[in-house]
Amino acid sequence: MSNLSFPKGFLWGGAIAANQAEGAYLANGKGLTTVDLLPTGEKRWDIMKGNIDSLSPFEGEFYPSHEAIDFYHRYKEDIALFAEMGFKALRVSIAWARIFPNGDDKSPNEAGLQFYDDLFNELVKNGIQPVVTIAHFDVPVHLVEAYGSWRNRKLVHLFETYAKTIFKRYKDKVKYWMTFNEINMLLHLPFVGAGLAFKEGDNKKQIQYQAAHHQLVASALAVKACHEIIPNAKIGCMLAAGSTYPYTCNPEDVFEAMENDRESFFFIDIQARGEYPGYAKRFFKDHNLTIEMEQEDEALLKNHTVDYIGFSYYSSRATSTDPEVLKNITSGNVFGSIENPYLEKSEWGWTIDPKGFRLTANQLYDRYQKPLFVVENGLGAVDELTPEWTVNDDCRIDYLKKHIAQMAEAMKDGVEIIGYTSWGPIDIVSASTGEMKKRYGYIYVDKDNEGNGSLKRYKKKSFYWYKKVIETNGESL
Ligand code: BGP
Repeated sequence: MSNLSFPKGFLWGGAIAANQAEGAYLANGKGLTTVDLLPTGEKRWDIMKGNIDSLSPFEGEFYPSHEAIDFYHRYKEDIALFAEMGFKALRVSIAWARIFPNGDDKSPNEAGLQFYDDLFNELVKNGIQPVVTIAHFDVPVHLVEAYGSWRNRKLVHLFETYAKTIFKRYKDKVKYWMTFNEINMLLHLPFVGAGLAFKEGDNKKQIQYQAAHHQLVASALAVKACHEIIPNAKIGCMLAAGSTYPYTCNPEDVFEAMENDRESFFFIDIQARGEYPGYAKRFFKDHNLTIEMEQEDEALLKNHTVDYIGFSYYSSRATSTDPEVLKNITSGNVFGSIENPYLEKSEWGWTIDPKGFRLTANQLYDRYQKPLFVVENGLGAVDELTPEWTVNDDCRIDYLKKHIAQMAEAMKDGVEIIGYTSWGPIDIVSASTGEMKKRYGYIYVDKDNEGNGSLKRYKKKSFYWYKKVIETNGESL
């Protein structure tokens, strides 16, 4: 038994995303989305960075989002498994292009609306709260073609129309919403975060920060509409979080680490505090960036801040200003973090830092003084199915046990946390690599990186472990 005590009603569950789970990428009127243009292999990374020269899938390439794990047709079976684990909440995203196939259609696609009606009904029937991400990396391709995606102010109104449509349709079923998944990813993977494709000579930083402004205004308009249409709902932002450690106590390193964190906090400072912080204004000036704003923007941002801070935590980061250190230590994940010699790494080189989870939660709560919602945490690992049709994923149990324990410590520090939806409760397509091999689930899905497999589902050892965690409200880890 542990001495952890989670509040009654703590939202234990899991998180998936439409583009990584549903498949059926053109079914019943759905339009093509940016993620449908991401093949597996080395091309993927370059396209995610915004270097893409064709807005239609290449012949002969494998696009994992096209079928994913066919959640679109199998969601009832999967929800029954989540209910067997005792889930209180399931975070899903709505695919914008199922509702508005081109993003700027005059009226919504009823078949798309009906699919999510059926999905939310199934969740509610099983006592599972839907927690809905409005945009999780999938921009309708037509919006890229017609407007250049989020660099164009037009998307603000189109997003507001999309948000109002789903709020009105699902207001009796969905009480937890969030606007943009990992909104800070726009700076690191611009095609994924905001559908930004760059041409030769583009001023990328200018385009990215103008697109960020459009998303921030769109997010504020969604908050406004949500509060008007579903007064008892909570709507949050969503940040790819993870504190940055200075490599030494050299003030240069410490300042660099603060600036590294501020690059991500920039978005949440505006979504949660309602205005551009001074350091952002200095950054724009220092980099000759001019962000075009409209008359109403300042008031919108100020008056429509989020109800909670949603965030993903996988690992902490580290940084240095010493060229020698930077030269000798390989860089880590998309944030350009350097390796931390005090910590282990996953098979994909992601630092494993449970204490950093407690630190990050404290840092976010200190900064925003709003409830937090852990909407992603988990370990991507290579899982082997045993002859008994299960997976002995002790490494995943160990990772999750340690992180949940540190989340409990953060709550004892006074940090208010609404819930914990671990990432990928069922194996789904990896966002960064497009691989099925990078598995996060309590449930194994028989499908490999090339798309072969029966898609059958198998319970891993962690399925029973997490079931117990939820049953005991975190007492038994
Ligand atoms: C976050 C995304 C998720 C999920 C997660 C794990 O960036 O919000 O979509 O993919 O990362 O990353 P990966 O799937 O690349 O292992």
